[in-house]
Amino acid sequence: MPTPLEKWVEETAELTGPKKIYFCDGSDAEARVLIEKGISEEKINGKPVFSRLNQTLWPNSYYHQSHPNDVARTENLTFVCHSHKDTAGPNNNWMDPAEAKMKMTILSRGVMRGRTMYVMPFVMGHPDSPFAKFCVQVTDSAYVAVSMRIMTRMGKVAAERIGSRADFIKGIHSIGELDPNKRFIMHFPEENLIWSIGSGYGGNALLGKKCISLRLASWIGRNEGWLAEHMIIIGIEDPGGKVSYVTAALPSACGKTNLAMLRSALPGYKVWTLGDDIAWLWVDKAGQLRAINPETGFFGVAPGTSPKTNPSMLDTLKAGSFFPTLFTNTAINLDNNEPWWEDLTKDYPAHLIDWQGNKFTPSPDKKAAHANSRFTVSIKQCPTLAKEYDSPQGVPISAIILGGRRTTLVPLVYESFNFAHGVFCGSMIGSETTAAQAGAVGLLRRDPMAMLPFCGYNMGDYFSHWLDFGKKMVNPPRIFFINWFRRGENGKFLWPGFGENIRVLKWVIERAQGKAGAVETPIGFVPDAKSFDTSGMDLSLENLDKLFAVDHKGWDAELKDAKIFFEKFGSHVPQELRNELVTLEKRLKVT
Ligand code: SAT
Ligand code: MN
Repeated sequence: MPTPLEKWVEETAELTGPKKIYFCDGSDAEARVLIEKGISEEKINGKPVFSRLNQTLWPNSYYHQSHPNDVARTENLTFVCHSHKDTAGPNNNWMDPAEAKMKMTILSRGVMRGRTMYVMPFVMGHPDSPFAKFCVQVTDSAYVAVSMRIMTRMGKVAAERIGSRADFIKGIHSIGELDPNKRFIMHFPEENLIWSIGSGYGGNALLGKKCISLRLASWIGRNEGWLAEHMIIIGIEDPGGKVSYVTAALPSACGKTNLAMLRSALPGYKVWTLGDDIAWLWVDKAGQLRAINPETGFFGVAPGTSPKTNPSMLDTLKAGSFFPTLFTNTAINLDNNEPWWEDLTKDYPAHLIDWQGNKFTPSPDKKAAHANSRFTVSIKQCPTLAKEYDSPQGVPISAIILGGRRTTLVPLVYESFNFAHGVFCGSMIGSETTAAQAGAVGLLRRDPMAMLPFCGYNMGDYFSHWLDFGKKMVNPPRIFFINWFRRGENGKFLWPGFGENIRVLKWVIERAQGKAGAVETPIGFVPDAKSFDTSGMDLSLENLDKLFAVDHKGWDAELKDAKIFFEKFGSHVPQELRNELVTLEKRLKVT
């Protein structure tokens, strides 16, 4: 008797018509074979899937170039197909599940012809965690198969647990014709199924990542009483050796990975890394908030990663292990066959080809690496990996940080008055768009909890779920808000960022411990001058004032915009948030 997994694979193969089916075991030897296949056999857009990089300088590293139309998540082609449109909410594109299935069935017929179908059982989360999600993805891309092994616990470990069970999450992926008109990333939450065609890009094709661990998991979490969030998890060690764990949400390409691996500018402080993109959070029996990272790797933005901004990441990328490291759409320094991107070195290398393989001559309006070029690397290579990273019980969380990218208005850091107020502030966060999603860059949009593109159901209901979740905790953590990107009138950043961000984290953990002081403003608490550590730093008092300034008129306008956003969700917006809105409006008028 075939197992449900075997039966499903057989049915999927019948539809998609691959020339070969290969069951991945997740071994080291297998990854090598897949890379070799990608170098010598498989092609994408007429080019080999992988090429070998300098193995002395970048051990076990390989280069991948994607189709030029396939370089970022395509939110306009991403659908969440609940049976009722209202369940998906205005934050998601929606299609009737039967219609969507029909569409995908037609598009999938024979789509893997001539290709190998890789079958990848994998677990999101530690297999022994009560939150572990057992999944199987099929794909016809060796790049995706190699990436999935880096990013998830893939292979035997998952296959053994799935055994003859039928309740695994299913993912069907094919690169198809890489035609945007035939590209869809479809979610079927009621069937635990993801179906993605026409893209090989990370967020569209590594289905364990945004599709399962956020869109599907957020829906499962809503029904089961936990949260799936777009958050890093870090431990902050103080000079006394005490480690406090926090989670932080920022939209894609706003510095989450750098924050997760921050090298402290303050002596005695150290940041330990548990995750750089996704956190699953729950309340334990004692009423304590805990978090795990369901992933096992980093899929990070390359440009801007440098010895100054993230030295630990460069060490990670060069560490070499039995996990390969992949570089996608970076430039190549031809002299020694190294990956290169803007800011990696101060000067351009003499002989460079751009992310599309063309000879590159530096000019102010051209970039050699694509703005969303990426690396894929195992978290195990990270020199700051926290020892609890692999614990099925996760870590206790003392503070939640939320943020966005704002040129104006939002202070460097502030703290909400209480959990419900924090949920309100989180629900109205605005952030300027980045290259991580296709479309214009720098446009302000509401991006609550950095989850706008990833919440797998109606965001109004998501806000209610956050509020209910807060009520389960004995001592809900304080919620903080950060903005590294505020600029002065001269257009220059007011805050140096990177290693100096430890000063913000220090204030956050000291507030959580009830130690640091603050000033009350209409939007929340900002640090008082005594409590914010600027020792050894070259920051003018004027800039410090500007960083924490609360512009009442500006916030009033912000509130008006947030109201328009809330109105989209109509009756789904919880009354508690509506009350917070009125209260903030009053506070802004009085003061
Ligand atoms: O593009 S991905 O979703 O893979 C990564 C990100 O944008 O956070
Ligand atoms: Mn992300």
